[in-house]
Amino acid sequence: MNTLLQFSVEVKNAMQNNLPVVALESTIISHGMPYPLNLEVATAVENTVRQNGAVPATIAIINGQFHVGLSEAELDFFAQAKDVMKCSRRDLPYVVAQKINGATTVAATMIIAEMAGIPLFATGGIGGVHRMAQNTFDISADLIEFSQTRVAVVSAGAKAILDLPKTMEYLETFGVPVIGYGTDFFPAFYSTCSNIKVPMRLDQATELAQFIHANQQLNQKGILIANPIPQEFAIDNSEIEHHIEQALQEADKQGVTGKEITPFLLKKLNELTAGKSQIANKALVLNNAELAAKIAVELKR
Ligand code: PSU
Ligand code: MN
Repeated sequence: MNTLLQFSVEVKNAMQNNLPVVALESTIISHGMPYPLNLEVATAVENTVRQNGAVPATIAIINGQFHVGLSEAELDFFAQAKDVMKCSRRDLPYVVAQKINGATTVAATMIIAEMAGIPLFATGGIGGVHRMAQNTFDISADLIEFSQTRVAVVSAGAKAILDLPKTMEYLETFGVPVIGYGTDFFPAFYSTCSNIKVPMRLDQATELAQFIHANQQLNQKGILIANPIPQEFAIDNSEIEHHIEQALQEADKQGVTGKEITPFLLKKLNELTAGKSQIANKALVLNNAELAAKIAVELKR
């Protein structure tokens, strides 16, 4: 057993008894949503996973140890702490060596989930190729992670703060399967679909489990399962686009770069939509947790 890993009692029991487990990330808690909504969502996501027959394993780094499954007090800590480092792949050796706390992005959560033996992970949206990437070279390390680490990630596509066509091209270049769950078009986080076709579509959790199994047989790596936001919570693209442009201009004016960009844009968008985007955000994360739990259950059959 890797000595960096610390399992909660609930997750340890599940792993020992071969029960379905779903990994969850912590950057969405520490850097993706304001307190107390973040805590409310983190708790609701865990409960949704349980209600659908699987065990939630929220992943975060405490004193340089990789925690797989957090207590209520630990969830509360990551929801309120102001100085938690946002950790992607390259940050992991630093937080381990310095024995400090870290919130894990999609990339870092995939790495730790794979180390822990958890093949499924639910989140809101993944990082992607940023708009103007042809000038800034800003491409999230999340995308490359899918070509290195074997975890299937359920997300509502990627946020429209990104360049979605370039994001899809990048995933194709790196050989990452992108599966539309019940859709022919890539979901755009707040809206159910973009105008970009997904390369493949599956309509049943059983089929997704079979896909994951085939992927393992072929010794291939990450899979992106794109699950559209439920229609009743969706926000029209035209309604949110001008807020996105304003947030991007603000980031440019303030010279925000690197890993600060995504949290900055998420915060600005939440402000500009006066809470509307948050309701959508919560709904889509819960929806992803439900699907991931159902696939995890099917995988154990
Ligand atoms: N997109 C969201 N909400 C989030 C994130 C992305 O809609 O909270 C977080 C995820 O943790 C993702 C990270 O892995 O931002 C990507 O950051 P970057 O673009 O710096 O790689
Ligand atoms: Mn970036």
